[in-house]
Amino acid sequence: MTLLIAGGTVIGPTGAIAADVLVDGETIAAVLAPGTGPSEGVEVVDASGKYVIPGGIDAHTHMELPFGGTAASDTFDTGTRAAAHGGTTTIIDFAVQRTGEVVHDGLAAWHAKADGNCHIDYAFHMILGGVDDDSLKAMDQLVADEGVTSFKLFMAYPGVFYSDDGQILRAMQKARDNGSMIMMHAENGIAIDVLVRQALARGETDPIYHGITRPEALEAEATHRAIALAEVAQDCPLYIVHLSASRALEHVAAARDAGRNVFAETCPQYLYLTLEDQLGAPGFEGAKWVCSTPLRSKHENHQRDLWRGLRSNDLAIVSTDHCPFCFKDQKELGVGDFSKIPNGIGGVEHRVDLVYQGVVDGKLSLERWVETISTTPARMFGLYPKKGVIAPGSDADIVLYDPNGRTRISVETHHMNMDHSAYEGYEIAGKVDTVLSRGEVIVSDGAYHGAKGRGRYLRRGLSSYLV
Ligand code: DUC
Ligand code: ZN
Ligand code: ZN
Repeated sequence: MTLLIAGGTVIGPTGAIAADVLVDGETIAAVLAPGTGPSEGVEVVDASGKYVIPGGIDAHTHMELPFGGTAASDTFDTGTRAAAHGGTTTIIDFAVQRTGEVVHDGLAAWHAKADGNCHIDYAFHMILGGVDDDSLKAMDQLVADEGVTSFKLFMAYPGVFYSDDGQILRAMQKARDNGSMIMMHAENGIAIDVLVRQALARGETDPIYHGITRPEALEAEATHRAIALAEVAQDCPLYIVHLSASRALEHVAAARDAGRNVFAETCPQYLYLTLEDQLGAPGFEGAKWVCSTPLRSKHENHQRDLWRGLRSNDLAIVSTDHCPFCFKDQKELGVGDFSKIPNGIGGVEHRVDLVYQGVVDGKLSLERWVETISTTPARMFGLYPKKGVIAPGSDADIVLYDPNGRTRISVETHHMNMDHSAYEGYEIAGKVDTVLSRGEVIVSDGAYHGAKGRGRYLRRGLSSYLV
């Protein structure tokens, strides 16, 4: 089918232009001066008054992740359907190698969960829960044969996903050799576990102590250590995930100023939510916002600094770290002991809107909106130019965004498999209007036209940001 998206304003990293977009089958055929497209044999999609942007790419999700004695509540079916409603047309989820498990078995398990269930295209990073000779060899194979070109390590969660500095260094040296990216959960988990035990011994059991026992200093320290280890590994490409705090950002900025291959993402929860207002909500309510890294204090300048980091590109990407758990029966596992609350916030449906609100609030340009939610994730993780740009030959993953629309976020209307919303009642001065995935209109006029199983696995190349 040939579609002409007519009358809109196409936004890319280089600016906004009035243009029509011709879609032939699954790909973009041409970007045309307004009114110069074919008038016959095409179905016209009216984009007047709308922004026409490349579909969102959420580079950090955890569908069905077994964690904290339970599993993330969105399946690949429910989670990718919710993502589509919110203008995200690609996710990169984290396949998991548990400690003692064969890496390829972990990857196969993730393919089994996703295959035939996704509504949008998807790719995988690999979590390495055990760095040893076998998993180092597997890294080469995943890069060469499986289209998995990034590996997440944890400086937190001793006994679960944790790697020590020697293991991290070895994985970084391997990544330096094969061109892949090391993604780091940068928190000092050994020190955090001491603080957690001490807090519980004092009877400090409420959700807010999750945040208090994971202080900014321990994110900054781990971020600095990861950057130092990557330097020793001859400037191995390093990507800090879910960066939440000013001092960690300063370390990233200093490394980038020194010309290092260091990148970072933040997430909407750190841009909008706080330790006091959400995690510190009365009673057990704050459990809804237990995630790691934790929400930070509103009495410091984290949110101001994170928005600045997004403007300056010290923060390259906004991902969600979508890891939803229902309040009932899941978050409730931690009643009386915050350390048993499963860590995670769901937000895959709201990222495009929440970052757009930054444009409305004067914190980000339209171009940076598109870069941070789509173009840069595509480039960072080897999906560009198939994804992340409106250009001839690229997949026709396109969102029509209505700057005159309004979105009210609520559990009553969201599509994620969660019994609450982390952003309940938030009003966005904009709205996802129409979503195309590979040329197919999957969301329009508030109705869903997509289908489970239409999403395809994407083999990724190496990052475009490395030479
Ligand atoms: N942080 C979370 O909040 N959830 C899943 C894993 C992680 O690192
Ligand atoms: Zn993490
Ligand atoms: Zn994560």
